[in-house]
Amino acid sequence: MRQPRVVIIGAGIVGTALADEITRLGWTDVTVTDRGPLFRTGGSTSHAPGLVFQTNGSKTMAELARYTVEKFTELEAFDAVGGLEVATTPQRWTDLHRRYGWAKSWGIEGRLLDPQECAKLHPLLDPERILGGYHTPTDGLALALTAAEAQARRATDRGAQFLAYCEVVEVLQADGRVTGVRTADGQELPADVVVCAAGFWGAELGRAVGLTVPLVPMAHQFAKTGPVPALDGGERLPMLRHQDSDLYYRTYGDRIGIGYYGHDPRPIDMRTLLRDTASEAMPSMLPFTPAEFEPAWRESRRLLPALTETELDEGFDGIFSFTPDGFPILGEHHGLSGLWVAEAVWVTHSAGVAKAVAEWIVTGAPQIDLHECDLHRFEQAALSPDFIRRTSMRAFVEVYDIIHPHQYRSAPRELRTSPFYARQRELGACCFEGGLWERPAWFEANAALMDELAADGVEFPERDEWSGSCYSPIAIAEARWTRTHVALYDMTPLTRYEVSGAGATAFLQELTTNDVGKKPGAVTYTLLLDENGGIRSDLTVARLDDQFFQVGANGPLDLDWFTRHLPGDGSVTIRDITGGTCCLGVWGPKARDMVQPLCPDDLSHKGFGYFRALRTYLGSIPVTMMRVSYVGELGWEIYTSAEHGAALWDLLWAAGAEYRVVPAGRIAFNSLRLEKGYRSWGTDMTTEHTPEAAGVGFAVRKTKASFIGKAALESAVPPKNTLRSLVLDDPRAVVLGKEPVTVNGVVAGYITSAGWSATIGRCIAYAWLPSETRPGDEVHIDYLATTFTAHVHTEPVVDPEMSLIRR
Ligand code: FAD
Ligand code: THG
Repeated sequence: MRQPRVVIIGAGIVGTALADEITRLGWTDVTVTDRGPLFRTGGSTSHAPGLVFQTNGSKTMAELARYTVEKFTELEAFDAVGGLEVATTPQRWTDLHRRYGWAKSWGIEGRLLDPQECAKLHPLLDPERILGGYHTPTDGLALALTAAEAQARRATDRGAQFLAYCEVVEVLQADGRVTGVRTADGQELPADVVVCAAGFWGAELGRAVGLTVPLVPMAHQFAKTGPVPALDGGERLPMLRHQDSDLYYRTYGDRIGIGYYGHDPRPIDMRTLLRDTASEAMPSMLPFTPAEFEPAWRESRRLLPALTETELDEGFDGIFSFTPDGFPILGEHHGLSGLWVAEAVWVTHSAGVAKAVAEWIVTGAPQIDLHECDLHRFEQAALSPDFIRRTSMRAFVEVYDIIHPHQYRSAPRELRTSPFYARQRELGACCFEGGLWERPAWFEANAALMDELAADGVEFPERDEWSGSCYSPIAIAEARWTRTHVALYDMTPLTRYEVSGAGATAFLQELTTNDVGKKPGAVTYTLLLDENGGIRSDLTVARLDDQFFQVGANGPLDLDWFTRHLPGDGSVTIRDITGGTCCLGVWGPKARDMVQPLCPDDLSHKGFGYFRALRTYLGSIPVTMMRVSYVGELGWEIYTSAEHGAALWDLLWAAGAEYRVVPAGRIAFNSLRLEKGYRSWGTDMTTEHTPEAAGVGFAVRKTKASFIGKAALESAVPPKNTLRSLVLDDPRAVVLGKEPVTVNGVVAGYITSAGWSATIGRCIAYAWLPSETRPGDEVHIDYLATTFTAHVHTEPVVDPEMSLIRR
């Protein structure tokens, strides 16, 4: 069979790395085109100062950076001068502890230093100005052009070719597949796979093939000083970050290069940029704007007093891509197969990205979890030009800001609100944003309940400033009340699809791990796996009729996966019904007493069993009820169309008065599901984990003839790491996620998610730990500047007999 022909658009650091990684996997018919010369093409890579800091809140991003460092080192295109981040405020100093924690969690070398130690490493620093620093000795400077050339050379040796001055003006296609590209000089290059690695040109290229690539080219200031007398040019000073003032530094011999993010975000209009600079050698370089740099220069001379002995020598405003959430954009266009994008990638992550995307293209799935970077992660409203522009500008402003894990974007907001929203506002809902939905985190109206419970002796422990922000102890009252009485949870944001048609059962059986072909009325918890047997999602599949299913999913990536696998014969239809419907979870021991009087059908345990679905009425409202509970209590998810939403709320609210029903929010929801051992996809488990390792092996029906990922599971070796439940010893201790966990003094894993349990009066946390850890084992968790002791617990921590749910 002929090898697939690959065309890569763009010979920057990403395009060259891709050519290397794709040819390394054996596809050698690769052509890389660039509109500019090779390899100083005029793209962002041409003048990238090349600072590589690997520490990142995202494990994936840290791993992409780690691989890049390893590869560039091998290519002799990396100078490991180390990185030093300094704090000038107490908040930053605390945050550097958190970053150090991430480094330990993801396996990056690092340490915290006092001001004197910082000044020893970087003698230009004024130790009086700083509170301390975080040092990463394996970070350093990438020689981006050297790395690009070296990777291109390796690709060329395997048969790839590189074409300079060869601008792609059109992507050619037939029958929904790419067939090649046309270049400005009229050539056609045939291809089975086209990868856009066009950097900040990416959005324009995407638009031409009906694909929204949500990135915004933005100008960023970079300047160089003249010679600094205090430097003799021979020093290898570490790179420096002064995030409190949006600044970073590196040395060039006896000069200092200064990068600045403090100016107002400057999105670039590509139409005028291309017109103005199309013929210039450096379209990504705009003239320096010195007035905007003034605060940076002033602050730099304070932090590094030796700079008062020199002046600024040169500078430019360089263009590169920003995205709404700061992550790259990777994946295959869903409307045009064979068209891939790998854009908005920093030099820092470039080789790692190229390796993962090459695996994805050649083998069907990357080894590493890329869901945070997936092209299809965005909700539709997030693909509007307005949203992309506003959020990407915000991402520029926040590049170095300290962002709390539960801090949600402040704008745009209220883009998606459930039909219950007005009622929730009246009850003092404090909303977080998720999937663009307003999601109540807790309700101020429950403050009185908290006082009542406190009077009864329920504890509401004080929190430290960090874990206490974006939080209210009211959530404890809501969680507690759910276990003792009954509460209403807005489940509207839960993504759901209708899957129907003659081929629906076979389709869902092939895509998911469990047997979803049971008789109508059954609900099944099941998994989507990728070709490697890694978990792509976990779902509930309700068979409502012979050829009609309702699927409860995790977000846009699931719809992408489903539609990608639809049979071509039209025998299966899939429809996203999330926005047109709404859902209330009514859960708690009193749920049945409260709802039964409204319903003509028998809601007893015998009449309506656990994990069953029923289409019925509550009052005059047509509903679909599912006896499913992510909080692990008696009750139902109750679905109706959006038009009936407000009426459903009012009906349940009135019926619940007698049982003192309360509204409850996401913090309570999260704490209750942790008690029950339920996983949250994307946080606790991803494609990097097999069902067995993640503790959801029970959702795999091994006897099923076939499903995606089955073969990989059959040849899988026992997992090295397993997801465990931990319980923290100290009732006042809470962690938030991503903290390192040590066993016998050695970092052995990391926390995924955590929440304070009202039932046991302790914090429950999940952690990936070596499989040999056992219930009862003692572990330690580093949280900011403290260490907490915890013990591995059996699962689930609460109600292992399932008596709460099955009553
Ligand atoms: P590019 O290097 O821009 O390559 C894209 C290529 O596509 C270009 O060569 C272009 O000519 C070509 N192209 C576009 N359209 C077409 C077409 N239609 N046909 C053919 N070819 C086409 N990153 C870090 O990791 N660390 C840093 O310290 C750092 N500092 C930075 C400082 C500045 C001032 C700037 C501007 C960027 C910085 N970056 C940094 C970001 C980094 O430089 C970029 O993210 C990275 O270089 C992007 O690489 P790329 O290959 O995707 O894009
Ligand atoms: N409700 C519905 N769909 C969903 C979720 C939901 N889909 C996405 C996500 N949440 C899926 N996650 C879970 C996790 C656990 C359970 C349900 C959905 C659950 N598990 C039980 C257990 O593990 O004991 C039952 C499993 C079984 O009987 O097979 O309830 O919240 N609609």
